[in-house]
Amino acid sequence: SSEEEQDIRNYLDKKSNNSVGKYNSIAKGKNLIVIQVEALQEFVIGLKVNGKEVTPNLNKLLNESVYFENIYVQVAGGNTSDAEFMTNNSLYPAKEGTAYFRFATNTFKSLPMMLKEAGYNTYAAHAYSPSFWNRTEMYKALGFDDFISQSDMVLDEFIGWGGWALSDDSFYRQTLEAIDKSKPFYAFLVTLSSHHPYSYFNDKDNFDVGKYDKTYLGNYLKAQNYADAAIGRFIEKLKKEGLYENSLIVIYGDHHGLPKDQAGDLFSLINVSNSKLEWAKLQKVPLIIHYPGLESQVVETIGGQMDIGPTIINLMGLDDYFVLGKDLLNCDKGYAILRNGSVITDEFYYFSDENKVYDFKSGKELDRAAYDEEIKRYLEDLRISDLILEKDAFAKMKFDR
Ligand code: GP9
Repeated sequence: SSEEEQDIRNYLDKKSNNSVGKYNSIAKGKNLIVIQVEALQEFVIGLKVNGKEVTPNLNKLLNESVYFENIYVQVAGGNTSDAEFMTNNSLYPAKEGTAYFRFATNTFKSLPMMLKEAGYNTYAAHAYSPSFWNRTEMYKALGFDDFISQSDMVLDEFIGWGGWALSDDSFYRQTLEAIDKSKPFYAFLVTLSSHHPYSYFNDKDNFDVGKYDKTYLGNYLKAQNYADAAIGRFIEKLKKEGLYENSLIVIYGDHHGLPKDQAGDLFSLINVSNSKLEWAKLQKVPLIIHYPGLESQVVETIGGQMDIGPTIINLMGLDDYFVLGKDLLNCDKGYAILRNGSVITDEFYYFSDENKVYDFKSGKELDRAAYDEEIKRYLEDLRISDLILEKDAFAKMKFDR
């Protein structure tokens, strides 16, 4: 209805800050390399097991990057594909089902489209069957020039995911070879080796997990240690090819790697006592952004995967009008809204399933009514995002940009 269209327009008008913030355009015209790492959770960053770092390469990279340590997982029914969807559109996952299936014929205002318009070659790459998660169709809808999939790769090394998935090492190598570097490029790389159930690593000794040997958690740590080593080798290659200094590099995890039944082992490993709130607080992914002109720092702002795109958009000097997330380097207040209607701020955690609010730090229950207005305001994001998707608003509405 025209009323809904007006709601969308008002919302976008109010939200847009025309990218005038800190670090705006710092990486304009540079390559963009985004690595979405399978099942990488935040708690493994900096973690030592038996005195050894699980992710030494990422830890080293942090020293020369911006590290966002409070990025919550916002995926829903589309899991890995929802993380991809959020990064490239800054729209929420579908309310029901999976955006990649339900909305693959929609019109988008995506990151690859903006970069293509700026003269970039745009690539999505993932070493699995191209039809999985409807990627072939969705990558077309999102405007990627090329989808480099398993069908384009030589299956020459198998690591992880039951031992029949192409290794991250081979994936990075073959993808980098396939990219035309004569123009600036956007490479969106979705990894695979650290996919559950991690059993491939059961008898591998790439990382000593001590008493967690041959457990689900132990195998998870070995899988992330391998994923980290492959990233380290990829970065070395980027340096050799002169791409490291010339590219904005963004690395983050797509979703959780440990299901709830692993809570006991995980809490004992990280020495935290088990509770619903502490488990919820663990559902974070690391977000690392590297660019030579960007001073290294740790950002504590609470955010989510919805905010990855807007943060990139500011750094690359692109148009932020159509994003629903926020630029993590230029926001006054941190928050993350989950698809199930839960809301996280630095002050409170609102659990939609119980309709209760808890103090973020102490875990004490707070007066729900006192937060009513604020929570309603946050949840408006989900309503607008659903309207945009379900009405295909970017196809039907006229925008003067
Ligand atoms: C498959 C891979 C896994 O292509 O992306 O998706 P997931 O099962 O993690 O959602």
